[in-house]
Amino acid sequence: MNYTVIGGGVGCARFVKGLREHVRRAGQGGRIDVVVNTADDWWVSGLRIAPDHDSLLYALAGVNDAERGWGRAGETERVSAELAVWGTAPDWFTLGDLDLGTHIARTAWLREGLSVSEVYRRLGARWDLGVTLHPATDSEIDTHVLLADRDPVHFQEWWVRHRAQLPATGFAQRGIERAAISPGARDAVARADVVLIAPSNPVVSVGPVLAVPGMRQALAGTPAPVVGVSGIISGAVVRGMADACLAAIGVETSAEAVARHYGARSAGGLLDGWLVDESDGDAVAPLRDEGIAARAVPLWMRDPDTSARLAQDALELASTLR
Ligand code: FO1
Repeated sequence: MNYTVIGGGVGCARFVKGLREHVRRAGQGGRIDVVVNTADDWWVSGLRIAPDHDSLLYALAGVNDAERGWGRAGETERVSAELAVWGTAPDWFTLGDLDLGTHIARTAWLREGLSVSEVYRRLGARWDLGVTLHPATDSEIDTHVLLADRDPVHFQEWWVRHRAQLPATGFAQRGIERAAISPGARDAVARADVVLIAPSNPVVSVGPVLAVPGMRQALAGTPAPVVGVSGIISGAVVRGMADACLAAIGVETSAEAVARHYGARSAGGLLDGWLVDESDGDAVAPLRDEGIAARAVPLWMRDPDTSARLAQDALELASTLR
């Protein structure tokens, strides 16, 4: 079986770890590819930061700071303090010393002319991830946040400096019209026996992946069922500030509204199936009427067992949709 996951960041990392654990326990082998959002990426002090990728890389490698959800475990911040003094990095953006090692290596390889895909391959080769990470595109597409009363700011400034508190009117990925789907992402969708939309931020992690020219066509054209997992439980985000992002695009923060936002594949949208939490069971019937096979299951991923169980639930729903 070939499993292809779409997403990025902490929710995706937990879900992919659960899928990896489920596949291992099932003992039938199988290949897991992740098509990762790159629109969070940012230039700081001349270094290319890639949060949605690095959260996945570090979590799958088991070297992540699980508390913070980003960066490496056991970090020190000596260099970051110096960068703030020199003024080449904002004092509100912390770059750990080990994390800086990743950014320096990535930037060195990019400056040698390597593609983002090749950089992902080299970074991932250091650990036995059991999963292959692909950028949605090798082109640079940075999300900028459109604001009501001032010029747009890069997503990281809005998210970290302003904690998503500045009223946003939209999100734009600079360069997206020139971007092309990466070869690895295209192949991952083409070979998939099932496509899983991770419980990532629908607007700034999943959205930019879907916006890459060619991606929606690839997903619409695959014979594999497409099943998503809600990152919203009982009207609240599990983690992060997706509610601020959803509000900015006029989507209610609910499991049902996000599924409608993605749309039913039978109606030209993305989804064949959608998992909601047991507490959102009332979303199941309305979504089924929309052509999205919804199912209510426990969505909280608290440990390897609950994460593996969630992945299994998603695969079981997918198996009814072939
Ligand atoms: N998030 C913060 O809230 N504060 C930080 O100082 C911060 C630094 C940082 C450095 C590297 C990295 O990969 C991620 C970092 N993040 C930080 C998280 C990041 O801004 C967001 O979690 C993602 O972009 C959201 O998907």
